Amino acid sequence: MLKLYYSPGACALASHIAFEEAGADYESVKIDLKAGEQKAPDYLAINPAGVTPALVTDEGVLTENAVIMSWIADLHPDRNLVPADAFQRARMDAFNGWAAASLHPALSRLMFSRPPLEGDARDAALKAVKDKLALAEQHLLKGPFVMGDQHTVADGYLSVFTRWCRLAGILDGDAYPKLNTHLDAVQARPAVQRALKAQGIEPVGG
Ligand SMILES: N[C@@H](CCC(=O)N[C@@H](CS)C(=O)NCC(=O)O)C(=O)O
Repeated sequence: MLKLYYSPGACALASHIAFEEAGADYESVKIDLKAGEQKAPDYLAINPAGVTPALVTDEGVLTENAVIMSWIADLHPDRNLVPADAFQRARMDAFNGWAAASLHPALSRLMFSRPPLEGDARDAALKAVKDKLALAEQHLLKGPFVMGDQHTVADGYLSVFTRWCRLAGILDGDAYPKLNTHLDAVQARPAVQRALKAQGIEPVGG
């Protein structure tokens, strides 16, 4: 049985959504990041990087949302969670790479720096986040889904970060209408609602 380690509302929600969209057979295990469970020896034995998600499979452990989502999508081709065309698949991978390497770190710096950022440092971090949201709004999110008409695993991934932004009050409806519409559409999906419920969290209204 596949075992997905997650923390409620954190980035592993993207993998959790992909598992529900795929109709995969799996179990989920909660890791309390605030309590530091990700740095406990038992968890470090699974993922020495000390972060969630981690996916335990019969073949070994997988980490990184982008990889876990791709793998589960490939195991359930009937669900069409990745583009069939190789070039479009590469484009989706590029989006997920950007989300992992650019959007996520910018949001983490703004929202989770300890001690919290203040003054000029916070202003700069907020500007960096807004620039990335603008890039997604104007260029990366084709609409209605990230890849255009096809819903893919990239949509659940983007929604995790726009959900954080909405919770933080920075997903401005005038500045980011497409991102807001996208988040609403993703949160309305039954699979997403199952993943949120499994994590004990709620959709976030605009
Ligand atoms: N690029 C990684 C990022 C993983 C990551 O940073 N996870 C965060 C939660 S969003 C975490 O577990 N942080 C705990 C810590 O840094 O102690 C992925 O997508 O899987």
